[in-house]
Amino acid sequence: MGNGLSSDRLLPCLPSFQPLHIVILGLDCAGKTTVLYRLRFNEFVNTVPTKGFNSEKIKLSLGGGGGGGGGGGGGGERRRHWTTPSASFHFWDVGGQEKLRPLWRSYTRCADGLVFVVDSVDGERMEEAKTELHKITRLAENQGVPVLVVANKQDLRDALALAEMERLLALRELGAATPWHLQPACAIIGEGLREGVDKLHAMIAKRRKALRQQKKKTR
Ligand code: G3D
Ligand code: MG
Repeated sequence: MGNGLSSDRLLPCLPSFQPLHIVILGLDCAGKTTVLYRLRFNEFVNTVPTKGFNSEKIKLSLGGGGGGGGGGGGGGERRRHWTTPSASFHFWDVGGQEKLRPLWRSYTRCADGLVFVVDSVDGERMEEAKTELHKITRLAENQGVPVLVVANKQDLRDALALAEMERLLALRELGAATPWHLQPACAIIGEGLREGVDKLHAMIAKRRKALRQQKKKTR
């Protein structure tokens, strides 16, 4: 589910030598740190509330959907066929408590992409999540930066349906300039995360291509 930016053919278009700067945001307890360490180690890591930030550089294969972990080019990566496209990401997982949210802006300043993690069972705070998501994407420096919205904790019985989350988060009001994709996920087992990262990467590649073309035209 997203605003029409499916472009798997763009996967190999980004230079792989420079890691993409990705900021993971969302309310406290949404599962941001669990997402980060699931991508990094391909296993569940018990988390404690994040007071500042966690950051990890992770090389991930693209286009394969689920399965396989990051591991920064660890054993799993080495076993992959050499033609599998991959990309390097520098993920920043920033504390989501209310008093820490004013700091988000300093992390997103140079972001190539955002991951906004939402607790799918926390209906009471969906409005708050919506407000924070719209606030951060509206900032001038974040105009056009692609957003992967992770509908996390889909393993839980009371998880809201994807269409309902799209409505409650008012994703269609994010503005035409902001590419977004809503990805159902369960961070504790990793389900949906790699598919989400693939989508985010494709959106970033598409945006860069458009920016390059725009630059050429104005020369
Ligand atoms: P945060 O970094 O956004 O604050 P955390 O959130 O990653 O610390 O996760 C908060 C709690 O949610 C953790 O449980 C974590 O295990 C749980 N969690 C994260 N992702 C999922 C998921 O997909 N499904 C379920 N069921 N739980 C998840 P605790 O018990 O440590 O508070
Ligand atoms: Mg955390």
